[in-house]
Amino acid sequence: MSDRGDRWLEEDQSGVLRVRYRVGKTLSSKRSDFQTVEIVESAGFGRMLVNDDTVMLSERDERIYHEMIAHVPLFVSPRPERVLVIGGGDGGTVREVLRHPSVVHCRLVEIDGAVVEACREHIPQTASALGDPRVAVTIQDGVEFVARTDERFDVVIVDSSDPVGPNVPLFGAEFYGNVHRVLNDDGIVVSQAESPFYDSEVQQGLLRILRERFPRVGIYNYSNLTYPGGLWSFSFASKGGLCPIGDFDPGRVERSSLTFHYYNAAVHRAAFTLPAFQLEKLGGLLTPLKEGRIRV
Ligand code: SPD
Repeated sequence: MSDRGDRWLEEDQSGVLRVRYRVGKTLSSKRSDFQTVEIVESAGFGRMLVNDDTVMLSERDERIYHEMIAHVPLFVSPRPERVLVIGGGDGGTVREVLRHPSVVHCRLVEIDGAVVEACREHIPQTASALGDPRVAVTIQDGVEFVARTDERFDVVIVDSSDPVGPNVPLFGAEFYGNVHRVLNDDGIVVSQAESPFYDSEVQQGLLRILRERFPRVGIYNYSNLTYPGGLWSFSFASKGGLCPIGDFDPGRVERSSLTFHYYNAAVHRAAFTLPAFQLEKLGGLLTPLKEGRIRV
C-alpha cells in the first residue's frame, strides 16, 4: 500500500451526502473514551485528523479555518492578552492566537487527551504551538471548565467539533452563560458554527442563545476544502458591544506585519456579508454591524 492512497475514507454529512477522500497509511488510530481518533496520510490533503470518520483538519487547508477563527476576534479585541480555546486539541487555533504579541496566556481546554497526543506526534504543523511557554493545556470538558474557573479572558474561542455526543452542550445555553461570565467586560467569543447549507437550525439555535446574553451578535463565513459544502461559518459575540466591523481597524492588520494564507483585512470585513439565503434564515437574530460600538 502506498503512503497516500489505496483506500477511501468516507464521511457522512447530515445523512444526505457522503464525501470520500483517497487515503493511504494510517499513522495512528485510537478509541478514546469519547471517539475514534485517527491520523491518516491522504492523497490530496496531506495528513488529516479524523474523529469518528469526520475530518477535523487537513494539513492542506487547516490554515483557512484556524486563521479565521483566531484573527477575526483578536484583531477586534482592543488588546487581547488572555485567550481561552475550548476544543482545538490539534493546536492550530492556539498557533494563530500566539502570533499576536499582546497575548501573554493561552489556555487550551480539550476534552480528549487522545487528540492532543496524536497531533503532537503526527501533526507538528499545528501541534508544535502547544509547547509554547504561554500555553497551558488542560484535558477537561470545556463545559465543566467554564462553569468552575476563576480565570478571566479577553477572547474565548470555541473550536468544537460537530454538535454530536459530548459536543452537544458546547452549543447550549448553560455553556454560553458561563462563557459570558468568564469574559472580561470587553470580551469576545467566537465559535465553530457549522454549515449554512446543512445546519441552519444549529446556526439559529446558537445565535438565539448568544442574543439572550450578548449585546452584539454576528455570523461570518469562510470557504474551505474539506468540510462538506465548502462554505462554513463562525459565530461572533461581544460582551461589551464591540462590533467586528465598526470596531475593526484594518490598519492594525497592516501594522502587525503578519502574513496569512487566507485572512486579510478585506476578507475580515467581507466575511460578515452573508448570502441572501443565510440572511433570510438568520437575519432576525443578528445585530446591525455597520455602526460602531454599542455601549452597554
Ligand atoms: N465537520 C467538522 C467540523 C470540525 C470543526 N473543528 C475542527 C477543529 C480544528 N481545529
